[in-house]
Amino acid sequence: MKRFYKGSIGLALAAAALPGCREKAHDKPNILFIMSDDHAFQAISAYGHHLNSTPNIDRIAADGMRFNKAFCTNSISAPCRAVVLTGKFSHMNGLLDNSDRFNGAQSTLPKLLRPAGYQSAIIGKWHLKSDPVGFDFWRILIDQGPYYNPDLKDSTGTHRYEGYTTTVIGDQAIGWLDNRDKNKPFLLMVHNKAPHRNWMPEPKYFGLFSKTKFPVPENFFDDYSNRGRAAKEQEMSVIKDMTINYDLKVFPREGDSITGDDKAWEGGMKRMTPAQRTEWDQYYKTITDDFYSKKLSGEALALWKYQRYMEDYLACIQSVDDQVGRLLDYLKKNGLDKNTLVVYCSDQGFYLGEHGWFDKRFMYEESFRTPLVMSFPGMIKAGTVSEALVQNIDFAPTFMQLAGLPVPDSIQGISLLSGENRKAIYYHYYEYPGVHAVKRHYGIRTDRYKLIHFYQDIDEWELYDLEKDPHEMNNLYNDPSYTVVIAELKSNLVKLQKQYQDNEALSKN
Ligand code: SGN
Ligand code: CA
Repeated sequence: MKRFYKGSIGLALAAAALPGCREKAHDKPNILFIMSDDHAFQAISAYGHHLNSTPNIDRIAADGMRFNKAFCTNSISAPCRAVVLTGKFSHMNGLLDNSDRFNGAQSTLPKLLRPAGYQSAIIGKWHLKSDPVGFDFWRILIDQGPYYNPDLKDSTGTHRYEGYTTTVIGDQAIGWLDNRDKNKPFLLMVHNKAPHRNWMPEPKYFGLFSKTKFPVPENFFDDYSNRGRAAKEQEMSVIKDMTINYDLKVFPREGDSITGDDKAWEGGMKRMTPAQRTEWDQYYKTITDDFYSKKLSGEALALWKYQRYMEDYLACIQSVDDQVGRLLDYLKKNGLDKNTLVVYCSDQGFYLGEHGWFDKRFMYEESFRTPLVMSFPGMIKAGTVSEALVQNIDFAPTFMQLAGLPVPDSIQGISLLSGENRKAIYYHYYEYPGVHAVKRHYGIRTDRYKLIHFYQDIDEWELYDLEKDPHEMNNLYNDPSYTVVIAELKSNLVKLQKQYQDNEALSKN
């Protein structure tokens, strides 16, 4: 199965690689890479889940390709960002979890593309602790950044920008495009904060979904039977761990004892201007009054939480989609649309109530898989769909090949333009003990099966037959009829660990 349409991209690249076709640096394709934070593929209408409508992200899919099997390698933010920048797994780029600091001295996309004459910029969420290195321009959120009136840091210092953060990031991206050196091709990385927790929408989208009744995932009340301890002991349950005040914006009443994550309930609101705060209070006061009047408990409370979660999460995505539209319109208006590869993706996937969860981290499908759509007129046939197993290690080599550069052996991804296909992909997650208590694990996924090893404080293996059990409800590891399948998967797991040099994991098999 080809990654891009029918080898046409291969031909286009071959032609472009001929001497004479590349004399002018600015003939090289531009790259607009838009990555959101925690955007589930279930929440993009091009993926056909009917939860919401994302017309602008859908435009990229309609003009180009939708990837149905795009995955990350380690499902949390900072590691995903380091993987995108380096084209290497976490154990090779040194950033294993969100507490690590990125070593900016290593080879990264902006440095790798420079020999081909690219200028590069990153705007928005960065999350790697050290300042960006190698970019011609950077203007980044501090850590996670807030939803309103963000501080953005650049090489001159940190400044406050008034407005809704998703819009501010869009403004900054357009501003950079306008002021860039127009004689050079560009790599522009636009990294949204949204729709990361705690899902604070833009005022114009307050109430957008208040009348929508969202279908509850069939495994929302999952009891984790037929699964191991990792699924049972996580702390990312909508019912148990999602908070009423902080996550779901119900104002606490006087005298309420506020505990756990709810202590942060007012944090993001403190940054608001008085006018923003008035609008916010007005909208969420109605929700607050409604909530207390209902006196919900048990299943009714669980279902109310799910609906409330979806309303705010999806409203945040509406603003992201608007900004994608603005950027696409800018490219078109300025004659850049024909020569720009546009990528939209998320750092990782997210649970929208599947297994009863929010958050990510697990190698189970909803958090392992990411949305990915790409357009590049003339090279990618409009409206195509890829079922190839691709990963975020593949961006760096893809962009290098697009720029006409050789891909160094040290890069572990495969260019999406190469036409090469993997039979299996590898995953390794490290952040434990940590927030949401997802245990350390690594594993292998093929088109049909997934084998996971949870380790550190436990030693448990899980096997899923994705054809028969797409929602991963039934661990088959101890089913004797899968002995041969398991042996083959283990052998291929070892091969991948050797190929990717994950020696630590090799010693844990
Ligand atoms: C914060 C969130 C967590 C989330 C991590 C990592 N809590 O700690 O829910 O898992 O970020 O997210 S919050 O109370 O601060 O919202 S990541 O996408 O950056 O990896
Ligand atoms: Ca994230």
